[in-house]
Amino acid sequence: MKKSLCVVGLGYIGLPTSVMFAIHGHQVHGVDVNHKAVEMINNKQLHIEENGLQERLEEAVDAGNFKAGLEPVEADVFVIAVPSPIREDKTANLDYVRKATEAIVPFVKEGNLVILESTVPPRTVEDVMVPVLKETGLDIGKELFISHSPERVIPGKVFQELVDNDRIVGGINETSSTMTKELYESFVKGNIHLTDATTAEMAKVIENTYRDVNIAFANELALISDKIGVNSWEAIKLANYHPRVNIHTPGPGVGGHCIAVDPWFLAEIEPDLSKIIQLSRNTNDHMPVYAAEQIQKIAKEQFIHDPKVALFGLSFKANIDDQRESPSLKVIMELVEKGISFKTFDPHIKENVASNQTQSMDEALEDADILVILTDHDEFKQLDPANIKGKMKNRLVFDTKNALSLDEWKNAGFIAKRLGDSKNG
Ligand code: SAJ
Repeated sequence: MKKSLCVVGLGYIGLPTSVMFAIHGHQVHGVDVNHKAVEMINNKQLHIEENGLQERLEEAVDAGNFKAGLEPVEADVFVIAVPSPIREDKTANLDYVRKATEAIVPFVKEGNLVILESTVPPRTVEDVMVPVLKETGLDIGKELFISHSPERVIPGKVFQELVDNDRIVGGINETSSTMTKELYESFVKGNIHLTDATTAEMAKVIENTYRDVNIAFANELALISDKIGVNSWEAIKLANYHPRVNIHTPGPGVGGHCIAVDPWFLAEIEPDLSKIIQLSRNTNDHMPVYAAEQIQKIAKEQFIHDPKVALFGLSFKANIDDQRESPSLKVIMELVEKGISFKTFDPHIKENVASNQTQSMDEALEDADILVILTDHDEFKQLDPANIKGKMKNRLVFDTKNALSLDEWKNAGFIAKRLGDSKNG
């Protein structure tokens, strides 16, 4: 049955989710505090980059099924998709979730369903949302239904994953779960698994923590390999041929608003029991420092005393424009601290966020001694060393993402090195 929805938060999750509901016939009112974003969305313009979003936004707005505004409205279903970051001290900042819940209270009526999509520490629905929603005066679980249905999509492939991924739905009771499942069935083709709200919260946090711990393991293997003359990328690839081994890949650190954040939700709840989780977070957080040290070391080995670095890649992972928690930004901070000069280039980041960001590859390479790859954008994988070599002062290249073929670069006259690979230089 077609519903009216009020989606609070029109960011990387809320906006794609809103347009999906809208193009599947529901009437969606999106809410955001960002005036500019609201205005852009109503003009069918994007304030974020995501494959396939532009055409779907146009379709949703043209069909008259999607409008954005600054305030919530009455609806059958409320979906909350706001940020849930961590504070400086690594504790969960649930202010946005709390405020979004408070903002819908005046609009909630008997029979409504409230769904939280944001990733949160286990018990947030029960301990934070339910008390706020009690202010409606409605009987929670009988007159007002609440669930957690965590988003699980990967930036860059959001529309494919919104449809194909399995979904977890955790209601505060069975009716809440069933109502939520029926709603998402309008576009989800994956299985929808029902549970309680707290288990759903836990499952979502576990997924990202699993990945963080696994990446930390890969990074540790890279550090060991650098010491003992091994190519960790090759060794990990070989180990992964075993049917029960699936090691992730090393790199200059873990970015994004999820994997670098969510493990702290578990650490906060049980600090003494989450030892591997905390160690992994710290291991991954140290990788940008290590990458910067390696850059300095490579320059020293070639007797370049005041190296100029061309940093390629600012977003936190390949082929997206999102810089939140990006390891590149931390590498930059380390280089600044070391007094090493650099210019940066990222074809996905159109605004110059820092004075040393360039909008042209040639400008970034001009006078450079070392080219450093920090993000494995497709554009960088296709770089032709023969074309690059004339543009630089010295021919050094350091690849932190295994994006380049080192042999090709060596053949073109470069001294080519890779993070976690002391076998090849
Ligand atoms: N990374 C590595 N090595 C790897 C994989 C990733 O260093 O083997 C780095 C990436 O370069 C990046 C960071 O980790 O800096 C995170 O990237 P990602 O692609 O692993 O994940 P996200 O943050 O884009 O999205 C994750 C996804 N969760 C899982 O895969 C379990 C996504 O499905 C979630 O929806 C999303 O978090 C979220 O919003 O929670």
